Amino acid sequence: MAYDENNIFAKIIRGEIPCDKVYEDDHALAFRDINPQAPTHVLVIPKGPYVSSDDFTEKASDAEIAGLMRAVGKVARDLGTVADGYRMLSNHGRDAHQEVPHFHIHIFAGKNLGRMIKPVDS
Ligand code: DGP
Repeated sequence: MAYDENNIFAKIIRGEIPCDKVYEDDHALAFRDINPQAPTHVLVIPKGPYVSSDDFTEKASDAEIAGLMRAVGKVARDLGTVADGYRMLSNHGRDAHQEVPHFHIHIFAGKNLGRMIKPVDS
């Protein structure tokens, strides 16, 4: 899948659409999800043009990958989520219901998040 330069997160990176920013550095931008699924719900995205985790892990440089993961850890710490716990999650493709075609890692925290996913036969 080719990267769509007009996806909503590309517009946020370019400053064409506002976001509730919580962190930014050379490699990553973090902002609050517009439709939060937990008291704390932040998205951490690479600044480079990567469609999903598949694209990112295949094509991004080591510096970009390290930068994004460092940013995830820093954001989680800065938001005070480490003591009680947080979940990081990324959706790739149809079955995972990826909506926005720019790689993003969700950070959820602020409540008991329950089990990770439903059992296979439910
Ligand atoms: P996913 O299903 O993993 O692709 O999740 C995409 C998330 O992006 C979803 O939780 C809602 C969020 N989102 C979509 N559009 C916007 C937007 O314009 N601003 C912000 N802050 N979040 C958005």
